[in-house]
Amino acid sequence: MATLYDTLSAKIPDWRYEVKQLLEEKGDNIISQVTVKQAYGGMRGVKALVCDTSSVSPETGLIIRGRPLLDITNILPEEVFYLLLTGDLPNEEALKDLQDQLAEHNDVPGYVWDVLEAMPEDSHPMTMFDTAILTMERESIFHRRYDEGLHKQDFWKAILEDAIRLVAKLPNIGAGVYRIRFKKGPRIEPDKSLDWGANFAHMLGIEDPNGILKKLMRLYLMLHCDHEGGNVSAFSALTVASALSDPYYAVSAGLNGLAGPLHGLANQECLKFVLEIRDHFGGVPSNEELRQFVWDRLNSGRVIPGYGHAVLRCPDPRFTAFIEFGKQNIHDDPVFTIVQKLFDVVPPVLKEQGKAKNPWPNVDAASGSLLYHFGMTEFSFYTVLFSISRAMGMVSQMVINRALGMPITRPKSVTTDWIKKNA
Ligand code: HAX
Repeated sequence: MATLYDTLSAKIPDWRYEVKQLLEEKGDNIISQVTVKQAYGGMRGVKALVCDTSSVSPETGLIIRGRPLLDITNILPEEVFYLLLTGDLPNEEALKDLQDQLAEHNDVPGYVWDVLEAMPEDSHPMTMFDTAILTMERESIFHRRYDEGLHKQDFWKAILEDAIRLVAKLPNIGAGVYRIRFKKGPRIEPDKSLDWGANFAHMLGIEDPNGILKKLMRLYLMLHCDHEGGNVSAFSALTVASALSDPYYAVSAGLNGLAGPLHGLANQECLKFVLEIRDHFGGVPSNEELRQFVWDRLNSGRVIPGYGHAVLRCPDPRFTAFIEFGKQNIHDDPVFTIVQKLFDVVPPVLKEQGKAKNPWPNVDAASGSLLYHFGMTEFSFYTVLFSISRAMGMVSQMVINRALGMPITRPKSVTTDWIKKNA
């Protein structure tokens, strides 16, 4: 049977050879240059990172190992995890093997719950989630084996073990944070017979008589899995991991970046914005009322959450996938209707204002309205869902980077004086 480990063991020597050849043949060729504007502009567009798990095309959005996202929205999060790591979709046996491993490791150490229970009641769910991951650092197999003298060639194997164990626990931790933080009653144990996404829905304890929440969680956890290597959370996680800090340190660090309102926290901000609209108008406003509301927000110097993107220049396919899910599963929900109306109203307004380079919705514009409809109304929790999924991309990139022997990240910074003299 071609397990995840076997598949990677077979592929990694070829990947190493390919990169070695590339460096020998083209090592000094130029692939990018940096302008002063880019140095002061968040390095936007500078091609100085390699990421093989996925790429983001301005016109198509997320492409996972060569597959446009909208072609694979039917697959399970576990399948996308395998795809990110290996470049292939698992066959039935390999999928079962990965699911078994995730089920085997989904129990969370008791001390994690003690720490979470002891945190202040008003802690943000992201603070709790990231703390839980960091608290588990002592479990790291990579850390232990490194101390025992692990050979560099085998780093990826220990990182993979950490990756699977960590990813296995995240739905349990996420659901635990939800139940502790929002006083939902005792935690719910994982059901080892359920798949990774459905198990998360089960542990949340939200009523799901028709299984639609389970379907939504599978989709949600699949869609948010990765977004190439340069976004704040991936870049932060990979930089930390490049110092050979183990995945517990690195994922926690990356997710602290996802907790920013311009990044993953935008899904919380976005639903807040939509509810504000609903409450302001006492229901669904007309397009003209909405247009004025959007202008008023822009004129008060605030961004429209869920719109714009650093790389994309099209409606985000993850947004499209959520809208499709909503159309199939929600009828006449005012919050979802406002989200759909915003899609008609916001892009022309942003175009007219002329500042945002991308006037289209991103992933965060629609997801919250679905979660809200299906009973998860505590929107400060939404970025935790994003995190559970995005950790798969982070750890996949870490496995590959260690397999390829990527060195510690260390770009050069310069002073403003240096730029004045040299640019
Ligand atoms: N509303 C109002 N103004 C916006 C805007 C929006 N949605 N998006 C961009 N702009 C503005 C920027 O603030 C910037 O203004 P200044 O020149 O006054 O600073 C100008 O347009 C140019 O920005 P840009 O080059 O188009 O966008 P950036 O690459 O700098 O930033 C952001 C990309 C996603 C951060 C930005 O579009 C934004 O703030 N959007 C709203 C928040 C959001 O939805 N974030 C989630 C993004 C997806 C994600 O990472 N999820 O995790």
